[in-house]
Amino acid sequence: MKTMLVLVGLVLMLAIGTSNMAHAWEVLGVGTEALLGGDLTDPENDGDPEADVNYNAIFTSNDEPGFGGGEFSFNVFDNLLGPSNDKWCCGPAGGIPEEGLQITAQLEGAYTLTHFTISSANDEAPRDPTTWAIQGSNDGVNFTTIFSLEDESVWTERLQVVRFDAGSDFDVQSTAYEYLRFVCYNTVGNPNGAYYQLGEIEYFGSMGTAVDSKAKLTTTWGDLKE
Ligand SMILES: [Ca+2]
Ligand SMILES: [Ca+2]
Ligand SMILES: [Ca+2]
Ligand SMILES: [Ca+2]
Repeated sequence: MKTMLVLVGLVLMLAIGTSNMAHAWEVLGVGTEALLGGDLTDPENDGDPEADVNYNAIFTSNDEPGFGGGEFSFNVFDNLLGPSNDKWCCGPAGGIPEEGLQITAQLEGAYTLTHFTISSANDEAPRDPTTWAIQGSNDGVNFTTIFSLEDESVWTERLQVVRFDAGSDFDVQSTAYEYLRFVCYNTVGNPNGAYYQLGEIEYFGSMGTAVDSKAKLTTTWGDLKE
C-alpha cells in the first residue's frame, strides 16, 4: 500500500515536471518598468509614442498601421504598457483574416534572434492572442517561423511582460533576419466585438550569422598571406 502511494506520488511529480518544462518562458513583471527596453526596433528607447519618429525599424501592418490617433498596431513598439494609445486593439470587423493579424519590423540589418518579450494589454484576457507566431525573413515576402504557439494562454496578469529565449523556448537560431514579423491567428474572443489586443513586443539578437564570421576568417588568412 505504501509502495503504491509512493508510485502515485512519483507519477504526479513527473507529470507536473513535464508541464512546467513546456512553459519555460519567464514572467518579468507588470507595466512599462518591466520591459527590458532598448530592443532592436529602438535601441535608444527614444521613439515618439505618438508618431513614427526615432524608431530604428520600418513598421508595416495589415491592421491600422500607425502610432498616433488611436489604438493602432505600431503601439506594440512604442516602449509603453498602459491603456488606449499604448496598445494595439481591437481587431477588424468580421474577425481575424486568414493570413492573421500581422505586424512586421524591418530592422537596420540582419539579426539572429536570441530572445524576445511579448506583453499583454490592459483589457480583459479573452482579447489576448492564443495562437500566434514570430517569423523571420530576408526579403519581406517569404517568412520562416521561429516560434509558434497554438491555443495557449501565456499571460496571467494584465500588462504582463513575458520573455522567451532561444535554447529553451525556441530553437537556437543560425539564420539572421532583416524582417521580424508577429502574426496572431486567434484569440478566445475572436471574432466577436473587441476580440484582440496586444501591449508590446521587444526583439533582441546578435548581428550577422555564423557564415559571416567564417567569411571574416577567410579574409584574415588572405591578408596574412600577402
Ligand atoms: Ca531610436
Ligand atoms: Ca502609442
Ligand atoms: Ca505599447
Ligand atoms: Ca522597444
